[in-house]
Amino acid sequence: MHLVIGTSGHIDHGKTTLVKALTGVDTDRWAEEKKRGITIDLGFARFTDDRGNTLAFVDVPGHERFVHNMLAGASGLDAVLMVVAADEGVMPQTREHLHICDLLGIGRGLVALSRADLADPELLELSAEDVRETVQGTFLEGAPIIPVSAVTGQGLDALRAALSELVGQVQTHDLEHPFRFPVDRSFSMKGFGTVVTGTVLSGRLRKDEPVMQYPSGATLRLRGLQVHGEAAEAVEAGQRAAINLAGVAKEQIRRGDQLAAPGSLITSYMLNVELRLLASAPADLTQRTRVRFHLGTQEVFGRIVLLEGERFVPGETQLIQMRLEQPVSSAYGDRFIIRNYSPVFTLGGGRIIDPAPNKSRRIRKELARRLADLRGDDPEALVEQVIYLQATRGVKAAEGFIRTGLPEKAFARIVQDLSSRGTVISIEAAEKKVIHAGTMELIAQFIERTLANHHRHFPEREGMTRAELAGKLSLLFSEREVGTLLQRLVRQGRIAQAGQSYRQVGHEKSFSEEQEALLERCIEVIRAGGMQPPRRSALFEACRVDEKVGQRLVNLGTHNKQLVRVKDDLYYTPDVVAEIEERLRAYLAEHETITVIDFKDLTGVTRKHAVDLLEHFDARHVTLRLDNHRVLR
Ligand SMILES: Nc1nc2c(ncn2[C@@H]2O[C@H](COP(=O)(O)OP(=O)(O)O)[C@@H](O)[C@H]2O)c(=O)[nH]1
Ligand SMILES: [Mg+2]
Repeated sequence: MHLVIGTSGHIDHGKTTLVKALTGVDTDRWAEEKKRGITIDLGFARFTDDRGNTLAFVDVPGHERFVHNMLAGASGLDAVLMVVAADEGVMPQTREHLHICDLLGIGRGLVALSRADLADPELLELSAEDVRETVQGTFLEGAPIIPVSAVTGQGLDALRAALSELVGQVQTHDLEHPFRFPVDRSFSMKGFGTVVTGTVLSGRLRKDEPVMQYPSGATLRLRGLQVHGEAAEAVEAGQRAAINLAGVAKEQIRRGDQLAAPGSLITSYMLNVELRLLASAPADLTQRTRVRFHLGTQEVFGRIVLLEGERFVPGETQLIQMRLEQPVSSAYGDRFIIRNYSPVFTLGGGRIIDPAPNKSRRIRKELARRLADLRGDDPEALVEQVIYLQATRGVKAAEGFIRTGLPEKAFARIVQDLSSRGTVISIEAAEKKVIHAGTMELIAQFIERTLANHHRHFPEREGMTRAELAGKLSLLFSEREVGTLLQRLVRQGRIAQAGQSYRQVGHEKSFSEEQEALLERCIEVIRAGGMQPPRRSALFEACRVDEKVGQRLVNLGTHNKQLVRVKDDLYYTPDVVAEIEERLRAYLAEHETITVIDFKDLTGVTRKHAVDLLEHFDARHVTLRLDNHRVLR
């Protein structure tokens, strides 16, 4: 078993010294750290206990200016070793770190009362009491408080034993979810290239598997993996790992980036979250407050949008929206921390409940009410609401986990249940996705309105084709998806279908017998013209119709495929166009090219008809024009 333990506590309380006493490693690596005797950035060390468990430490800086580095190290910790100097007691960063670990949901740990050699028994007891009071109501309430001294060695064995006890409390690491690894360091090593380190949050990565860099979305190849300094075939949740990457410079990947299974995170500038504002926050949180948002090892600036009214007082938990200045890649349930922009201190933190909200205004109005289901623990309500909130965008099967945190199978089963009850609707086209019945209803109403409009404008037509309707919905759905929506409405009897055309139930094309007879007459006149039918005005004259009526007739004839529009003022019957095309193809099969004059000879039409026909065939991709001749396309 392996455990990753983070130190926490105020500066100079002995964290680094204690880690060194336990592991023999001085984690203050930088010259600057050694010179100033303070920890600036994260340090790493480990030891193996007498049961063979590996206990890895992430030593964090205590100074308030470096809390952002502490936060980067807090990602993926199994447990916390809170260090409080016995001779000083609880100090500001003792509290701040405690709050952060509490908000991040780390869940377990213990307290070392350090520098015990500097405190007499009375002071030691006072400090212990101070600690007990401070941790009340947090995850450390009731945790062991162990006096230790790195100088005399007092308590170190007890501390080691207590740490080993923690191992037993960590159930299993999260291997159910896809591989995820927030990068806390990136450097290049001679002969190896770029290496990144971090704590594996979930899943497993094998050496031959592809991995995606987030938020950039680049797919990276692995050169090698290391766990605790030794080459490994795979790394998995709960391990400190080093990953050697091929084809990426160390500047192209840095702290804050994540490596994860391809497609397992969503990237967005906007997040809907549940936020707990610490009781210690100095003031209400107001609309548009600029804050520092910390997710994993990443820090991004952003503003707060309140969703539940205008007041958010310290100690409360509310749903808010984060509008970030840079994109973050996340999934449902991710923990985050927010800190004040300036001066910098921790304000609160919480959980992401929508990693990429739909921006529709209609959805935004309902958000406060709808989001409530996303924070609860009813998975069915969660899935239904997640699908509802994505509106027409829908939720793809592959997104189930990212948006609900539920394993793929559990998500699929709930979708199945919801869909058998008609609460959600599956649209199967290129990729399977589901939309909510409420959204489907809005789409159905839109389609009905569109058809009603169409019937009003074109009473003589039977209805609209799938392609025409898809054109009206092209921003939301592919034509194939529209096809499945239409089929569903036809099955429900909400719209009617005849051949290629869809119409409102009860609509009958109102084309009078007289108009039908007139169209027949026009078609006759056109057919009688053979390869050279009359142009529009001559046609209307021959049919004895005025221009307005005549135009409606030929439009309808074209729509019904009884006529072909070759030019605005020139219509043919389809059989004649087909015959001309056949002749043209035969000619080109023998001669390779054709000029307007050749075409005139071939068909016996006027030059103007010849030009119009050839342009028609160009447009249909039958021919290709090259200067003044044409070839077969
Ligand atoms: N007397 C005594 N001094 C200690 C002990 N542990 C740490 N110190 C001193 O306390 C100071 C701060 O220690 P350090 O580990 O850097 O604290 P950190 O800022 O919490 O990492 C240093 O001068 C250490 O030598 C201890 O057990 N006894
Ligand atoms: Mg230190």
